Amino acid sequence: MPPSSLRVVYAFAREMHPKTTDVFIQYGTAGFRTKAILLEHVVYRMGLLAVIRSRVKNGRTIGMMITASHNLEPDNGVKLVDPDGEMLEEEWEAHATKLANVSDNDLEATTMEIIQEVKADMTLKASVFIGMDTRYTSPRLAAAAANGVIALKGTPKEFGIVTTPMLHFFVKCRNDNSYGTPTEEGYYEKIIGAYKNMRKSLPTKGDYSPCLYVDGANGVGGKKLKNVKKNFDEEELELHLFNLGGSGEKLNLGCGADHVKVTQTPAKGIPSTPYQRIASLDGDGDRLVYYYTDDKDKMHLLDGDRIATLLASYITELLQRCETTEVQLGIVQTAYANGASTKYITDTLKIPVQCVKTGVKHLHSAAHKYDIGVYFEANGHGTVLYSSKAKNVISRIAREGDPEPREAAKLLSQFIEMTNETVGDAISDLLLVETVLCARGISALQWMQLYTDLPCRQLKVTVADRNAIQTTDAERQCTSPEGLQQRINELVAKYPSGRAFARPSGTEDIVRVYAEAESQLEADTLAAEVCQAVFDLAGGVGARPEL
Ligand code: G16
Repeated sequence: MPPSSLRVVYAFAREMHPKTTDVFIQYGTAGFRTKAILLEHVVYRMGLLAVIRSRVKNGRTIGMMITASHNLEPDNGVKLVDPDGEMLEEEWEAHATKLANVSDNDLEATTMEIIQEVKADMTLKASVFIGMDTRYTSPRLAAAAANGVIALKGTPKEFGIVTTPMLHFFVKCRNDNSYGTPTEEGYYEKIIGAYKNMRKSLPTKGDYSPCLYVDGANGVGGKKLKNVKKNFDEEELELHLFNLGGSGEKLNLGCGADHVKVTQTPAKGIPSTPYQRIASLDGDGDRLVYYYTDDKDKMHLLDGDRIATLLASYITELLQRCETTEVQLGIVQTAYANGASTKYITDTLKIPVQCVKTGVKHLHSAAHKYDIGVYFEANGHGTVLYSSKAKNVISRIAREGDPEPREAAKLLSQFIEMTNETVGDAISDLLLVETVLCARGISALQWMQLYTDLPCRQLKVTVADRNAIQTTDAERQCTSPEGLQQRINELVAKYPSGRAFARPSGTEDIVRVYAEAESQLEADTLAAEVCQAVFDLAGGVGARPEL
């Protein structure tokens, strides 16, 4: 494509999506995320980049999701999805950041520079799938995304309001039709079909009850569960849906997976029934945590670590029943994983476990290294990846094995079918969890009794520049500012079983602090002390955190 045809890139920008702010924006943990009013030019430009990416990938479809996931309503964001349904390749994040920050006058030249650098053949077709969450700012941003695609003569396809993992699924299916059909119906058919098939072999037993309350975070996930619910009779899964939005309640406010996990308090808007299992989704349906309150109204959280250990132990059991040693399973966590979960994985489950940096992209690529990789962040973001080798071994046993192993392999095949392998998916994960609880015949209380978490606390600190904090060792150690790690070490040393770290968030303009210790009071105090250290040494702004 000669440079003259890029003029439309500038024309669209100037006339429809001008850059009206000089605030620097960076492609972070999960794409660009900030106040929605600062994003229109960014999303338009990501439409351009998605077309270039599609052409570099020989015309395969790229995804664009308009969402700020767990963030509150005034924020929004955009993330790009690669052809296999995975997060954008990390090397391209620099192109994204560069393109998002140049002036309108430099946009045409910078677009050309990127095209040349990545050697995109601009004569090829380009296809971009666009989805959005329920935020009122999302339609406008989705339109900007489509304009970016059109400006470079790509073909946008808009899916309207869908969960983030649905969009990832559609992209994967469009590029690999053996995975499924790239429509919402295709998604339900695959995932719900597998659940129903599995439940035919796994009738309700023991202390498992198919009655489940769900907190939809007033976002898209809850809405989509209304469609899911229609497919089940009460014996298969009795869903009671709350926080579905639409009555003036705010997205993620006082509810949703992030609220439940971080504040360790129940979601509002849900009747309190002692020991009732409650599943809490986040705003775009890619995270899931469970909890229940006991007869003294104390909340008990079953987070991403619990989900990882539950799924991994069930898959391990099925592999044993398949009588195969050809398939190795591993778990991937981040520094936020509760120390007790890591100990349980190593000492009781005897499964290899690895710790990587926060961000699904890091967990996903680490999980690919195992035949079956189970990855979950403690915040409930995760899935299971099955290699072709694992799938081949399991389907061979399902076809040719002896009766016992054949039965186990058939169950495992359905479990694989139920998994959205592209990214963490609250709906798919919910069905996986319910399947395992049912297969084991256990209640939420019994699930909780598998191991005891160390008390922990997660807090936020506001600093002038969150990038003043640099980390290493999967974010468990600070390398800058000078003296901060030494101070954290001194604080941690005061508490038996204490552990703490600080890292800059990639989705909010803050520093996150995590601490765990033997008692809740100690974990709370340690977290507050580390917040003070961050505030003092890394340029805190506003009021100094209190102990
Ligand atoms: C996103 C990422 C997650 C990450 C979370 C918080 O989740 O996909 O991997 O754990 O942000 O990231 P940070 O601590 O860097 O702010 P979501 O559900 O908001 O898309």
